[in-house]
Amino acid sequence: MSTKDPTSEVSQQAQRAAAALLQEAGIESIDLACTLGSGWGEAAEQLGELVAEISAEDIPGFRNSGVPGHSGSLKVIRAASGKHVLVIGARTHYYEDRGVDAVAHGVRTAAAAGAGVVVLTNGCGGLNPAWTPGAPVLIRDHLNLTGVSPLQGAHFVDLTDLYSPRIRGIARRVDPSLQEGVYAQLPGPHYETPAEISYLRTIGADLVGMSTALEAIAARAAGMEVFGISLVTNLAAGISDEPLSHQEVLEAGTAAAPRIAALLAQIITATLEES
Ligand code: 8IG
Repeated sequence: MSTKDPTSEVSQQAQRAAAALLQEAGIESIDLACTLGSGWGEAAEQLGELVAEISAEDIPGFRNSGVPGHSGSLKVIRAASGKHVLVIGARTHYYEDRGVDAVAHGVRTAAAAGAGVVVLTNGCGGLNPAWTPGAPVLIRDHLNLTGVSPLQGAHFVDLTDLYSPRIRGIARRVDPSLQEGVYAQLPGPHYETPAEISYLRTIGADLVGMSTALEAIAARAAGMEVFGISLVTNLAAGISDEPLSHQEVLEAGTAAAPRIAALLAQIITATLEES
């Protein structure tokens, strides 16, 4: 069963959600969708004019996020180009235990509403000691260490170049100092032990978090071009002497917010102009 198969259950759920969303917003389709992770919450304001803010509960399959620092709304924004951006503040994490379909529902809904591009943002731990909290890093590739796939059945999706080289190029034109890294998604919700971080460095991870990889796979399977960008909000366990706290994550996000919101808005604006 694939998302592209219009008869599949997950596809029907996404189509129902997309129909409700488009009706609430009073528009025909969306062009690009963006999920906002920890620290990225302010970006929506800079993207353009707010067309509609819809509570997650009003769209089938969405729920208010139970995670402090994550909003519970879906926003539709009209960019200066006239194109429509869906900003998904209500992301479901794998650790919320609602299953992989709930995790993938946001990107599938965006695809069903017409979005050809999805921008995935997150807050994460950094394994490179040179990346201090507050640094945005482009996702070049991922390690899906959740042990699961958002897809079911004989659906063999190519993930070579999953993270669009085209949009990464646009991002580096916006900010030539942007670095790239490999993002490892773990199930969470606990952070890692120093031994696990040491292992993750060995297998090629630069960034570690609890989102994005499963969504990226589902988005590619639904035919979307995927772009991912992380905000390093803390050094991963054992990289510094400090213990990890969600409070620290929120503070690093707040401090970096205006800067990274402007960066994200510029990347999305440039991507819309070139799509
Ligand atoms: I923000 O250090 C954030 N999310 N797994 N490890 C994992 N997830 C995270 C981390 C981290 N920081």
